[in-house]
Amino acid sequence: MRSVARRGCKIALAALLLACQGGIATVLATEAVRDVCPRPVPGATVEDPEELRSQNGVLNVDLTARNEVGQDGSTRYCYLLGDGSQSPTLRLKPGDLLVLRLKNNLSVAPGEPKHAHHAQVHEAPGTSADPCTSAAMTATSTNLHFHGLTIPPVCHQDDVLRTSIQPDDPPFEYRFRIPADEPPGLYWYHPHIHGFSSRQVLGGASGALIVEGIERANPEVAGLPERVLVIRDQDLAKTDASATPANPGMQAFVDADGDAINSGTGGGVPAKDLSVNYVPVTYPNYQPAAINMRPGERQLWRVLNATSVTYLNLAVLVKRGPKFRAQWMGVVGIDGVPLNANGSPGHGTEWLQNIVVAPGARVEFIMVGPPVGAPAMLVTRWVDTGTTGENDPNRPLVSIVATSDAQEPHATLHKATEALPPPARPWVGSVHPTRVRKLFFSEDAAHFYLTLDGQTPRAFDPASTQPSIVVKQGDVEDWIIENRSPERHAFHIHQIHFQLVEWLGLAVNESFLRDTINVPFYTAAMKSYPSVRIRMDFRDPNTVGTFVYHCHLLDHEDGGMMGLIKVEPPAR
Ligand SMILES: [Cu+2]
Repeated sequence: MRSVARRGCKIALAALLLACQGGIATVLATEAVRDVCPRPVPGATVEDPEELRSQNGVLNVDLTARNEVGQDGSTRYCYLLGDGSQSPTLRLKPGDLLVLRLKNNLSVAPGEPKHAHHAQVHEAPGTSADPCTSAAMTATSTNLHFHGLTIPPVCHQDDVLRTSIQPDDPPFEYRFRIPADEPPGLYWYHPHIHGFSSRQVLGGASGALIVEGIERANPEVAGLPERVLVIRDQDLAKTDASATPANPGMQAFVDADGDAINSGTGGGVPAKDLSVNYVPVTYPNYQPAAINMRPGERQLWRVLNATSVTYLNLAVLVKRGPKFRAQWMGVVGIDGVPLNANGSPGHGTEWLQNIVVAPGARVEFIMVGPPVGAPAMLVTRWVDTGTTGENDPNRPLVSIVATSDAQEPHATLHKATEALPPPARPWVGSVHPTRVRKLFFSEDAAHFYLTLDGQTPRAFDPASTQPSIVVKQGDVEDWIIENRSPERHAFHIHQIHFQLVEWLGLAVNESFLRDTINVPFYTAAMKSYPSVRIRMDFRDPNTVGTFVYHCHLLDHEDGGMMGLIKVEPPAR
């Protein structure tokens, strides 16, 4: 039996058993067990993560990375604050300084190999004591990537190639300023240790980072209460549940990673269980987490797909009459960027009935409270990930109940709306690209590749410092990303955002930016490989340096589906 308090250190008491045998009372077990990364029970109310706000332009944070095997057998990771709360939301304004000290207190969980099976572990000879140059990547190494931020790819800011913090190291300091022109929205932090990113993120190592001021880009959200929903995945709690009668004929076929393969039905055994702000939503019953809100009330919901490998296809369903119907969601931001920012010609709000959110991606939308008495749910609908892709079936996430006295979320957006300054550069969609490159995803039985067209697929080598692509800062390029494999991949690049120009060869010219994009899977019936064409914006001086692009299905990334890019200063 575990009880989870809302905040602070949580103590779980093992059952106190008094057995009466032959008239002699025996205390069998009296044991206090401290849960390092405690988790709410299924069906619990979704609580906001702890929120830390910058003050006078600075946010100081001390986090400790921890892991454990919970009493339910799950492998868990978390970032602890001094008061025992986990994985806080960091809130800063453009121009603010973040000073984040990360102490690595990871240990190898029992039964877990020190080296992941995919990993090409690189332990530098005579391992350097300097976390900036260590590059030692083992199961207990860790570091942070600030996903989506346009900060420099250097140590103490956003380098993931060499930076590696070991359990014996003192707290490691990340120190950087949110760029003054950072679009306001939802970003996030997570470990990026090659070979071990999947294990750590899957266990729950992730948190949200919000750049404040979205109401300055879109006055429609000014004054709205806001919620942060972090969707994580985890290994199935009940792997033997495939035989349950509720899921007839849905036998789990398992891929090389031990995940259930896409069933092609929208049902069946999911590859992973999900959680919402750590409230588990587990197969096969999918008892949803709970949120109360006021009927008709508008809130800004900021949803982060912090899963390691699970696609989300979010929809809000409300029961009207005998049927559940999809409710409109007012999308205002994708991947941290307001839809109408950066000189975009687009609208600030797009009303949609569902939205696919790839692993790593974010969506921020206006959620309207359902009527009193109308059952409502935030769900994820089936995503067809391809024949060898993971099974991401239909399932509920959150049950939404409207009551007139529902408690408001902690955070509320500013009412005053001083418009964002005009963009420093023209809308990227109006810039003619300097050159076009083609890359392709492919995979074989044991490896995953992301290769420049014309080259031989090779798994990413963390020891190599040779970039596959060299770009000049100031340039805008078009990249065509092809998928030559039978499963979906999610292309992501650090440091920059891009515009989706073509989808499967058709012009779409999206009027907003992304940092992660789905690339549909290939089937033998197709005449050509599916592809996307994206306009890559290297104009920001902060992009100078060497960093990575990769598939954000993290076991693919760990398995080698990653490449190195160097952005050089412009020739003068
Ligand atoms: Cu992939």
